[in-house]
Amino acid sequence: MVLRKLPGVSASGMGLRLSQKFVFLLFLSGLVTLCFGALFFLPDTVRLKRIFLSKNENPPSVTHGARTVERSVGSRAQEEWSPARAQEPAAKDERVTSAAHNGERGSAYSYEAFKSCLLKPALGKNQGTPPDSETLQRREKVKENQLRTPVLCVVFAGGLRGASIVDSLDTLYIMGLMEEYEEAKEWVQNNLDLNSNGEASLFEVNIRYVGGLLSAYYLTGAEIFKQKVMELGEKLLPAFNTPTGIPRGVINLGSGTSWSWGWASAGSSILAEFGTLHLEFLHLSQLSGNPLFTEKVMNIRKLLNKIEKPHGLYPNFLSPVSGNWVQHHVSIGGLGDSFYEYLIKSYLMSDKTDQEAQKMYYSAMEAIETNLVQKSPGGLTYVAEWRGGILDHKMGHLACFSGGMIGIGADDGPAGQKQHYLDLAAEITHTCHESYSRSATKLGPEAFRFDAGAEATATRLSDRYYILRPEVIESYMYMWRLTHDPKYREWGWEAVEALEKHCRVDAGFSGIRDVYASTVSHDNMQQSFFLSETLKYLYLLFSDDDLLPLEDWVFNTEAHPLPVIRKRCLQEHSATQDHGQTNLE
Ligand code: DMJ
Repeated sequence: MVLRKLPGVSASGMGLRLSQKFVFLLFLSGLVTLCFGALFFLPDTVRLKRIFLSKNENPPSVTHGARTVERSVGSRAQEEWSPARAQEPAAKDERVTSAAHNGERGSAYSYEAFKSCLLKPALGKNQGTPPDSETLQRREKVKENQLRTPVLCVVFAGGLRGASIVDSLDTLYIMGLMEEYEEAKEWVQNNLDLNSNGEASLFEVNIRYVGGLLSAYYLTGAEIFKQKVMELGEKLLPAFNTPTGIPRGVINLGSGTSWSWGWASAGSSILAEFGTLHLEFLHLSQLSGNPLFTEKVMNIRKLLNKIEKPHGLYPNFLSPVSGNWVQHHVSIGGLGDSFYEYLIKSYLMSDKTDQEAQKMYYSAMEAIETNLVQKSPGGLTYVAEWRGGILDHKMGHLACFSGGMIGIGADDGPAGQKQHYLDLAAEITHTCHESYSRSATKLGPEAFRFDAGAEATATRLSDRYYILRPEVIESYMYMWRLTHDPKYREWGWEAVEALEKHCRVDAGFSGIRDVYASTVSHDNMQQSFFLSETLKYLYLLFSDDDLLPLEDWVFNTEAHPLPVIRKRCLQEHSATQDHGQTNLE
């Protein structure tokens, strides 16, 4: 159209005279030079470029974004990524108002009160420094891995950038990598744009971004994290505008439309996705003073509590329209996992006051033990999957988080069950360790089986990969804290050495395609959870227990620490403040 208007230039642009072609080329090359030149006017934050724009940075393409999510969401599920756009227009909830509204309510939140209600200093007496030199050296090695790992500027689905940056804020802070933390914070302040149009996973945005920003705020008190997380929290709310209030899995943060995953049967929502919002949403209400976030997740809780459950089990697919189960597939691994985790953690995060969560967790555990927990011929305890009453004798790497979960839940179950739960937690963690030690690389496969003679090994080619997942190490960390059995630190160290040997690449760490091949093939992907979870859990494993003490902190499913909410203490604190205020008046 533009060319058509230029005199002497044909519509196709093919009829240019030589001199015109020359001028045109001159103009084009000028433009290109200008664009390149502009790069050099960016602030000269050399480290930022090293960390965030490493040579491995993936260009901001939708394909990459989709792949990132496919690997993270899809890894809990299937490979495809084609949302069925069966969305309803996002109705505005009148109580969701502007950021100003939140700011106004948020200003009532007292960071001081929160800090005074912690039982212990968050970072311990001495940043959790272990007394013995070997453990300290091991911890230093983990820290060095974090330091030498470029935080790739991963483009997330929906164009929400910087997953690795947001996901690693708290890890940098906990490790005392303050320069890197400051630069990451600056990036959040100047570049984290939440108004992106595109497809975002509600679950992933919640666990990585909401969780990451919340932790960063609680650990540092920096207002920017609170501002950003409140803004983001409001953008997630339209996903809940369904007939049942069960959110859909995918949301466009710009327009507020939401829809279900194309691969999820009959437009259903996924248990591990809509069941993994509770911790973060409670904190969003806490910070903003807006009860709406809590209401949204309590509504999910209510429906799940009431609905009939086959054999007491929770299937993985539920219709957000009818509120009924869509398929009877039950798993404590992908698609189901963090729902169970959030039940026990909701109870712990409520300072053990949320009895509904407590009850739901232990009933679910009972059903899981009765129907899914198995012992292999070789004596390994594992948690199988359940398909309409038929057992699939497979355990996913994702399911290995359950050792830690059962461990932290051991104290508060039915009377006399504590040792039983501790034993079960230890047995599952042992099985998961076996899945690592039976491979050539000493890293575990994506899924391992207990059929056709297999014992904790992958039998299918498609299950042999390892994408830097944290779950096995996560269980080592919890079991170490609970038992102080030195084997957990030894197992953690085996993993550090295996990661170093097989996953370390020039630009950081990479997943591998086959854990049974001693000559590895890298997938050239470094998931953001490697920084937020795998390295953080390793660091905690080699630290003293007073670094993020479990009495005060609950880790979300992406390993972002969230403080226990001590309602009574917070109220008393604000009453004292009000009283002081009145006395001054
Ligand atoms: C993480 O994003 C979270 O732990 C999630 O709950 C499932 N697994 C991945 C890492 O494997």
